[in-house]
Amino acid sequence: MEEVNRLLELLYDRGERWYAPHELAAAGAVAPGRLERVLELLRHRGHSLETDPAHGIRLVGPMRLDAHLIERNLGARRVGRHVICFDEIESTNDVAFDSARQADSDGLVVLAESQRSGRGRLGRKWISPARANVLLSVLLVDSGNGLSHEAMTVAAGLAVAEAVETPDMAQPQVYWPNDVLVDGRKLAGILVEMKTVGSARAMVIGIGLNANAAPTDERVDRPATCLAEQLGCSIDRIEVVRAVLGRLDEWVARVAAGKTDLLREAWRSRCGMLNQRVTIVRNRVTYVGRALDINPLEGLVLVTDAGKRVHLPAAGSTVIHR
Ligand code: BT5
Repeated sequence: MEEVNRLLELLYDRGERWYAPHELAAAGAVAPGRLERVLELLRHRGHSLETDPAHGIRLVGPMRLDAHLIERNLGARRVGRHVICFDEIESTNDVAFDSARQADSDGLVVLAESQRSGRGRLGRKWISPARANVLLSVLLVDSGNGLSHEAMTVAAGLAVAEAVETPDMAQPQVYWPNDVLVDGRKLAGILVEMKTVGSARAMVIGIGLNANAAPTDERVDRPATCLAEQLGCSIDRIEVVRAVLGRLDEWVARVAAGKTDLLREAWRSRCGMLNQRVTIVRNRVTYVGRALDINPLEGLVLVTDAGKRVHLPAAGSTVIHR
């Protein structure tokens, strides 16, 4: 496996450019006589390769997700210590929960090229064509150290917004409770779920992020966008995943250390709905008023039109868009 990973690293770092036969020999990545077998194993792993006697070998995009390339030098303290990639599964959140009983599963990242039952909140669906986007879940096995549903929903949205931010597109905004928007269009959604597994509390942070494809307007309740549309080029999902995991690792560490004031500040600096008039439905009750603040433990602070100050937890709350 080491040979396969080594060759993959060399080819991936070249982008789509050729790796010449003499370079390959000089790099010593593959033992003499083993190249055909190693290429076969890479193809079996889902990678498309082109070979040419004169030019050598190259990877042909779009790149498949690959656990080794994602984990490589990630420097994960917690989020991304182990990564697994599937071709097609029901939901990455379910697989992450199923792994909670296994030893040392804290920080596990589950990725899929497609989901048969990708879900959003409150019974809604998450739609994504195969091999285009990021469908990711992070498992945190918490032995009671303060990672609340509320705080982690906001933290995951911030992690995504920070990871994809570039001067080449409008600043990604975090809309409470769980959307990341660019230019008023939904780029990503977060689904945090919790279960008791054995004696531990397992939290799964699910992230759906449109990298190369977004659903058309008829299929969604608000306009969607993807990074490729915003940036005008196809997106390497491996880079995006690594950036998201890096930011999420940082936010998980901050929240676990009780630094929720940082969360509040970061949210306030990129929340498109702050001081806006919003309509929120929670448990069939409609609240209309001005979004004043966020409390990372209690939720959105809203001043209703009647002048009453209410806290609305993320779980069960939906912002109504008009
Ligand atoms: C969310 O729910 O935004 C959370 C979505 C989380 C999806 C990830 S994918 C990996 C992990 N595994 C899972 O099974 N789920 C998580 P919500 O706020 O309820 O938004 C859902 C609504 O967004 C749908 O009703 C659609 O209108 C819209 N929608 C669906 N797919 C979309 C997409 N790809 N881009 C933008 N909007 C979408």
